[in-house]
Amino acid sequence: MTMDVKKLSIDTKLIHAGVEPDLTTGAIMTPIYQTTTFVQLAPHQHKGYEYSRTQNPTRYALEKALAAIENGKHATCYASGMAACDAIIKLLRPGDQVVSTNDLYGGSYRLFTKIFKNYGIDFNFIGMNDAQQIEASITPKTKMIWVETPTNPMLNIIDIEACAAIAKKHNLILVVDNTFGSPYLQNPLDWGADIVMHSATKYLGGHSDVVHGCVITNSDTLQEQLKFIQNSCGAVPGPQDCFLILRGLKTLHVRMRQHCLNAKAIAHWLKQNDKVDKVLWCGFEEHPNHAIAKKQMRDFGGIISFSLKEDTVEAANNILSKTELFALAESLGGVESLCGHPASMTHASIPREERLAVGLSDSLIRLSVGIENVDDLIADLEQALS
Ligand code: P1T
Repeated sequence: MTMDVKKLSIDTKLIHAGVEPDLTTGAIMTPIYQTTTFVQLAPHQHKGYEYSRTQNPTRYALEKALAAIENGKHATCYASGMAACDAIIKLLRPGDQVVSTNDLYGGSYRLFTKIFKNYGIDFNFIGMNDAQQIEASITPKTKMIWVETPTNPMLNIIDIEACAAIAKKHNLILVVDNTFGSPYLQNPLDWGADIVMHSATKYLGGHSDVVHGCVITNSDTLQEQLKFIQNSCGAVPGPQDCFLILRGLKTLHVRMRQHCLNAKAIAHWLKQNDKVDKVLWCGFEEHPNHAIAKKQMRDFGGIISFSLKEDTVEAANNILSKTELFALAESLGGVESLCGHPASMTHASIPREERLAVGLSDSLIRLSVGIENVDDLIADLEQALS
């Protein structure tokens, strides 16, 4: 393509970035290069591909597309979102410290505290609503700030620009887990983040049929290190999985618009239900971080969490076992609606006192609002809550 991809709107980038018609056949979709190796004419004389852990054409097309839609220069892909987190933390050394959001995906918390702590990397989990508190927690050992926004499952919004200013001042790497936002709703690199990561399993894939992760950066130095880690540790995705994410990207904008519309209607409906206590959704004007959400996001997302007036696991289970369109399952971001109980499912690895301290109560229910007809979704919640 001769057009400057950077100048295209996100809708167009999602469909065209990274994908060129196949040189040998003209195929409009990048083929699934299901091959382990590539024949060389003489040692080191090849067409840019040697071995599929190191380079694969389907993965390359996806990496180019992901870099373009996050307004970044480079991307690397991994076998899962957790493998992407793992690669990022491997940029650090024993003795280094990460200041991290205290409300984050349970699997990220488990990776940090149960794996990397054993390798001498220290994690300080803090509330990030107040930028001054972030700055106050930085020590000479701090090398990275880890932000998840919106957070999983409390849907707090963290000011990426404010974090970037602190990171720059103290020469730290700012990482943003953009899984809940998706590149359609926010582009953390534009606000000064050094690295943005996704569990592409969620909105990027969008169809609940592939586990995948990716990391995007503008920094040549970080990219060189990440590529080295990707190739050395080998947690690469297969070509078919890359193809599925490439296909998912093409409808991300259309899906996200519907996810956001449906979530808005459901958040307002939940708010007036007499069994519901708090509804967490950053589109409400009274949400404590609404102004930041308006600043850094294009819309308010497709995830809603809510707690019950009867704050017990049993009360939550009672509702979760009655929904029919909202399937009770881990994960989020697919076209179909899901519901889950973070305390016993996605966030079970976080000790109860720690999750209660951030407001993750026993009755908290998380909804991943799909793109079905919203009246049908509300009818399902109505029968489950009645
Ligand atoms: O599942 P995986 O692709 O490995 O991604 C891990 C991950 C990383 N970051 C965030 C914010 C996530 O939400 C996840 C995965 N989350 C779920 C499976 C879930 O149901 O919350």
